[in-house]
Amino acid sequence: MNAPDLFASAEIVAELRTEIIGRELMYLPEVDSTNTWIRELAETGAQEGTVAVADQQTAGRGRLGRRWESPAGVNLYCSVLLRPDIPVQQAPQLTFLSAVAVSDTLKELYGLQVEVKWPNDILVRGAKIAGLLNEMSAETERIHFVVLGLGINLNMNPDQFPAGISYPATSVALETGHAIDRRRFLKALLQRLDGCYLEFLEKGFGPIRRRWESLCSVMNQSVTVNQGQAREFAGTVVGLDPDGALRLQTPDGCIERILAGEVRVRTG
Ligand code: BT5
Repeated sequence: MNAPDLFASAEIVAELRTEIIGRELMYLPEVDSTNTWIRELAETGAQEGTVAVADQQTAGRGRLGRRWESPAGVNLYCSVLLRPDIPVQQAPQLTFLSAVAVSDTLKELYGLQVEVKWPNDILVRGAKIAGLLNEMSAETERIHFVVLGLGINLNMNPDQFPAGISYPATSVALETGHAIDRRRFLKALLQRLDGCYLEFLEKGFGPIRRRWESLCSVMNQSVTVNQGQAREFAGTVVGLDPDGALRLQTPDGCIERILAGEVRVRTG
């Protein structure tokens, strides 16, 4: 599992059957953050589909300045550069696209019962197995590029999970009981992402939205959404909007669009 050339890029590229994603792939034994690395390449004109994979991140990032624990030798830390010709407000669609691609890969390879949690988590048995951090560079109207950041816990052990974690965590190895071949997972994931992205470019958000909704365990459930400072909504989840907002039907029949907040199933 610790072979330094585990992700030997030339071999993987040669074996990939993708049109856009991974035609250019670089393996980094150690990097601060693959998202930062890809962003810098994007700014100097790197081609769409360029992928960076790291064995270890020294400053792996989550959302809102949070940290993504990224020890060496166990997981997948990966960023993908996209340059979609879509309006800026539709960029969040790519987060749902990456959630569907990661979930499909986990199901296909390991038969895991995967759930997506709005907006960017992937869970198995209620514990976080993967996180997504998509970042964008844009003007008012136009997207320059989007970086899809994917962190998937493949062989992580419980003693490697960060202390004081805000949510229970797991890894594929813990769920399946056997060691995971990171290279095989990477190839399958890039293949899936490519398929989802081609479908998205051709047919728009509809097919991805429907698949995400079918993976979302809180669909049609009564939930509360906590937005801090005593702002809390209650309602039933009825789907996603094209800009990534979660649609909540409130008890008075109105649709509330949730753009941020913690969604929890209502008990009692
Ligand atoms: C995320 O943030 O879930 C996005 C994670 C994205 C990581 C990838 S790795 C490749 C690329 N390069 C980067 O620098 N980032 C991306 P968020 O929803 O904010 O969750 C962060 C929270 O999850 C932390 O505050 C911890 O509580 C918890 N956490 C940290 N590391 C974890 C891990 N490996 N597994 C499960 N939970 C973790």
